[in-house]
Amino acid sequence: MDARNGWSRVGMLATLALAACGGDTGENAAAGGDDAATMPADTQVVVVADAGFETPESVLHDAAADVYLVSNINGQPLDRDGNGFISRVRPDGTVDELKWIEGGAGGVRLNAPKGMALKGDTLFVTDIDSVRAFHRETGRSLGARGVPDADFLNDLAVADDALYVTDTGVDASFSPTGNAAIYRFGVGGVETVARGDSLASPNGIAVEGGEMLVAPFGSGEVRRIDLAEGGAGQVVATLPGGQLDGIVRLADGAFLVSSWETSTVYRVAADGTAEAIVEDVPSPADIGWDAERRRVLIPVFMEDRVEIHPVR
Ligand SMILES: [Ca+2]
Ligand SMILES: [Ca+2]
Repeated sequence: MDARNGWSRVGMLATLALAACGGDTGENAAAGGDDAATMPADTQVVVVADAGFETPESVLHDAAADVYLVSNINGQPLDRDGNGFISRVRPDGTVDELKWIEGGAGGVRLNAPKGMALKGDTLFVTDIDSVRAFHRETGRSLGARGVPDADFLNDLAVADDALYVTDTGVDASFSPTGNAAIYRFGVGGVETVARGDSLASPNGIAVEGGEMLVAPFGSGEVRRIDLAEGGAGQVVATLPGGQLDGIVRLADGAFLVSSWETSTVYRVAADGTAEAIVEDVPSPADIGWDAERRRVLIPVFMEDRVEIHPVR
């Protein structure tokens, strides 16, 4: 089957789903508020270990289903071994389904899944040089799209009318290939927003309000890039550690970012001031955020577990 046809269908589905969601925002927000009011204060750290995770790279809260999705590379980040999988974990830390989406099962191709993003009922997942799409509720494959010249697609973020994807631009030994880039998938196809060594191996990405924040693996400097201008943008925060991976924005303008170098998750205020909020967590990869419970969701890449920490 022609992957492009599959992708077109996905794009249409995603667009329709997004349009359908537009009017519900207020209701969802109100419902979230009600739930939050009756929920006990969340002070417990939950560690999900020995659950069967294999090189977990990313955790994403599907707020509609209220589950945490965990992408598992299962092997080396660039190996086309067909064995990647995505787990569903309940907020209490119990595993709902370890291999909810599994390479080789039900016609699914999945090698080394990394970043994830939801747009309506479509789950997008990066996989080396492709972005794959699945149905949020059923996990059914909805198609894929390859990115020409991509080396190491990593994180994803959605905006109103587009999907943004980082290519860390490194090889299997994490040496830069010169292909570091940020791509935009829109109605008109794939465009390059930014490219080059100045991006310092872009890893995590968060998009909101006409701009994106990018956490590079090759430095400790978080960059802000204007969506309309593109380019390498400006440094908005210099952290005590580098090898940055996941980044999530909070409602107050602050953001959280993880550093492999210092085994720490930082909270960075809008003025760029960084504070360590979770320490001694080795290889903290693409963190997620449960906004309702105010928890950061940390995949511990090298140790096959997920840690869930409350954030004040
Ligand atoms: Ca794999
Ligand atoms: Ca990542």
